[in-house]
Amino acid sequence: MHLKGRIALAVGAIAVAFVWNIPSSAQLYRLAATPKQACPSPTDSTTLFVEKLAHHRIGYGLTPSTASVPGPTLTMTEGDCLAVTLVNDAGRRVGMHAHGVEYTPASDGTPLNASCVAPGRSRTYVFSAPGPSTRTDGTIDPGTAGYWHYHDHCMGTVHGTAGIKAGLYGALIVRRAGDLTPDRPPFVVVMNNVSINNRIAPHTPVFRANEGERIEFVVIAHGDLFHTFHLHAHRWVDNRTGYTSNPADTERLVDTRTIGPADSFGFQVIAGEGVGPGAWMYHCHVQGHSDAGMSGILYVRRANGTTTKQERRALQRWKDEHMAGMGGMSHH
Ligand SMILES: [Cu+2]
Repeated sequence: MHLKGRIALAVGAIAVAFVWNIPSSAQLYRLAATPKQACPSPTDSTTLFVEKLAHHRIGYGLTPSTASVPGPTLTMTEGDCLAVTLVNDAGRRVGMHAHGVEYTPASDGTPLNASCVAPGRSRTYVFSAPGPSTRTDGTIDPGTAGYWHYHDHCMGTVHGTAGIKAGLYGALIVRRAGDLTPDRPPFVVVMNNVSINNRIAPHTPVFRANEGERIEFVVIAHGDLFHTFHLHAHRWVDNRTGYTSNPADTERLVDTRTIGPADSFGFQVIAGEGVGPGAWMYHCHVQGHSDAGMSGILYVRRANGTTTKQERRALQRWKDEHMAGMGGMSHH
């Protein structure tokens, strides 16, 4: 073989070797997954009871008598590993499926992976929330911090459609070390078909805070509809945390955000900042949805916790008007 031919062959071999060495996306995934051990031992554990509630609702609760819609907000910090034991008192097959965190098939909470809970039985799910890391190939694993949620994936259909409709859902927050924490428990708004937390105004949540407090909203959507969450008189940064630590940043400020089924986001604001105390509405901005009762109140008191006639009257007007919109019927 001529020298030229040999060089061409060698170059060809190098090219083939090079192409073969580019990791496929499946290989990248394996690189990412290999060094991380999925939850060697839980750092925290909790028990959730699944209970039937009034008005055909079903909820998760930290005790059998405190089940609620939405269920308890679960909070983790990156590096944590949470074991959740689900106790099924609902008389029907239910489960718990978490978004955003890592788990093995046994904690998938689906019929597909045989991880539902039969009536009268219990099961422990394990969720891990690793932080960011550099993969062996130099790319970045972004970690798990975010405003996530959990829900049933077992009741009614293999997608848990009946469970979600009945109220089997809740917020799951994963914080990153150094994240700011709110002064009050998070306000959780679940836009589930044309309801907020399976309720319609004026039976939707009135979230109370004092002027100047750092408050946190977690907004989740479920069901079949898209929504536009809007909060009056406040705005936030459309990023992972909802706030910024860099005044020169170019991140978008918003006071409304579109959200579709199983999507979730969260943010922190200072209650009444720049605007003072007031009954500040939050609602879906799809007009037909807000008119149908997808509306609630952020009730900001003075910094000392007292209220003024102005916001008390506004709250009453909101209740009266939505009650009239419902034909005066009491509906939960
Ligand atoms: Cu809506």
